[in-house]
Amino acid sequence: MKHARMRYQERATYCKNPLAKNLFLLLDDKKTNLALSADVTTADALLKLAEETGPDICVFKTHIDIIEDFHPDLTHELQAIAKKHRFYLFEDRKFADIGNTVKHQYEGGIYRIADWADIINAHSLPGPGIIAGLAEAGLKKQRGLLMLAEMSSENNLFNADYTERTLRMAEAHPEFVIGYISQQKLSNEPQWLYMTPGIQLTAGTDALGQQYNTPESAILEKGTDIIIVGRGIVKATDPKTTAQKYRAAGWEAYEKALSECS
Ligand code: S5P
Repeated sequence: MKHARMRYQERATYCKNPLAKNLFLLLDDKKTNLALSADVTTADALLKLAEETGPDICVFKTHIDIIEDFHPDLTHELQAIAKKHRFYLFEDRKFADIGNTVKHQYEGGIYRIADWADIINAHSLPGPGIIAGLAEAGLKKQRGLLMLAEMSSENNLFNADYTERTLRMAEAHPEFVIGYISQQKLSNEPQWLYMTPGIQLTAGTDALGQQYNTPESAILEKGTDIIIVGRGIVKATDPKTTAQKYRAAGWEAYEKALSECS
């Protein structure tokens, strides 16, 4: 199925959240719609990946709580690399509690996520209080939130009604919500950003229910904006060269989508 396609930079003009606007602009400027999912377990490995892949990515996604030797300097170092290579930091924390609790989890504890992560994500399951709680901590720091509208794993409990209600919740907070983690484009409003995990160069599955589609399937056929790639790059013998391959595949799919709609 084809989707009418607008350039990322034009989409930026519709955003109410400054970070979303800058991210859309960065995509066209840097010519990459690749997000790296840096699922490694040591600080050194995380920093090495950020340095190596930095020139080819728009977003560096972390699971900061899987780092065995976490220390607060790590996030400062990550921020410096992000600034040098021009990418955004996304902590994939998938918040899922009441507003008051998620606010503490976002701002406080050991990780102080709000201090360094440009982007975070959350489940809509607890209701709109989760967005309000996160916004209290994130808005003043010009952060952005992605809502989980769909997941890539097989037999998950998401359904069309849940996804639809997630959209309604997000639409009530356009100043803080920048878009969705989803497998497809979900709305005709151009301001929403779609980031899609479960991507490898060949479609397939892993042993624990992860389902993979190709960059072309996500960007061209399903109309999403950014591909999130983890093991496809991280476990490759040469992550830097492999990131360049994914970058090329994601960008080619975007250019093809634009040309098919012009
Ligand atoms: O639906 C989802 C949402 C997310 S954020 N499915 C996912 O796989 N993710 C995350 O994307 C997951 O937590 C992991 O960090 C990454 C996918 O990694 P890969 O190694 O399977 O590419």
